Amino acid sequence: MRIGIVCYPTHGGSGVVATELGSALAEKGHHVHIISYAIPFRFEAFRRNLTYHEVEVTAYPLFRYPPYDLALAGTIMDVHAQYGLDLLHVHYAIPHAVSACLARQMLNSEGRNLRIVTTLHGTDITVIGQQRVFQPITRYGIQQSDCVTAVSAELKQRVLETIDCGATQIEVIPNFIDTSRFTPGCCPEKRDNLAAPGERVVMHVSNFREVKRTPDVIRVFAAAGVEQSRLIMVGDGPEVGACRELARKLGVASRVNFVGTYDAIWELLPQADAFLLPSDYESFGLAALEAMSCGVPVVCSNTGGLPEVVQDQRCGFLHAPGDIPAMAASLRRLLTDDHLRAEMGDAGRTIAQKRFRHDALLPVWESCYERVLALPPRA
Ligand code: GMT
Repeated sequence: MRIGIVCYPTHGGSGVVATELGSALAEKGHHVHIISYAIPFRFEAFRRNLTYHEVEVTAYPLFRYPPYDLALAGTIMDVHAQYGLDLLHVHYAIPHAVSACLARQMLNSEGRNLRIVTTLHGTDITVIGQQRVFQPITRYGIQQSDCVTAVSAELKQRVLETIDCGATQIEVIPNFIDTSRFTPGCCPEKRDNLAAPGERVVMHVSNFREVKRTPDVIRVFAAAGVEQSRLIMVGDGPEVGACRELARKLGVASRVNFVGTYDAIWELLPQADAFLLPSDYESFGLAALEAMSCGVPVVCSNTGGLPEVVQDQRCGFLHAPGDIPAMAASLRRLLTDDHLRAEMGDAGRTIAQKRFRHDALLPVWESCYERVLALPPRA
């Protein structure tokens, strides 16, 4: 198949999922065209069957807000004209699904067609899709897609409850992981750069937005009170400054390292003894799955789609968002009980392999695409 994939390129789960799906499809022999405004950070250049196309947005004095949505629709048209796409898979509803509809309308007027698959990732529904101006547009993008998927059953339920999309069916296809890359024991030499011998390593990875509750990571680490431990904060975003300040205030600054963004995260995660994700909401929680695949137990919130990924008391502990004492007690248990930590780490690895392995979920995507291609064309 000739597949176009539209995504955001920045450090965010949807871009990671879209890029890794593109790479896996290309590996299987499909021709994949990734369309975005910059090279997605996990994109591997020079791979067979995988091509990147940049959306170029023209600056012009009249354009206070350069029209990215239109530039994207135009780029989709260009790629389609050159490579004859069978279908377009857009990740994140706004504006991608709507730009895809516009491109399809233009193609229809020339007697051509384009099938659209839209994957909803989370904040496109829970944040952007709830805004008055964006809700009807989100609904339109969903209703006009040939197939709509959500990354968890919980996200699907939210779409059904908050966005009235009539008879549109939403299929749940969970995110997947390459368990051969995210694997326990990888890159042991990295550990020496992260912590002193004998120190337990706690890790958090995110884009430090408010929804991640990153100051709670510091609070939980401080309240756990395990002296021989170090917190590694990976990523960058609006709340980094507040987290640094809080670490100083709580007297743990000397045991907290802010290491910034790090692309090859599969090299760092296996060095961790526990992973913290105390978010207000996660439609899925890809970061938790990445930790589990590396055999690292997780302490996280029991919110959104996280309980569909992290099994409470089996591969980690789930608590209400903001429940610092409970999260701290669970973290302390993990850091001080070697047997529990190993058992939960193994269980997380097993869950990742059994339920989220990329080579098991790839055929699910291929059959979704085949179903869409068999549908009658839609105007
Ligand atoms: O919120 C983010 O961190 C970015 C966002 C995205 O779309 O890039 O992530 C969402 O999609 C990820 C991949 O499906 C999920 O793992 C995250 O849970 C989800 N984030 C939220 O729902 C807040």
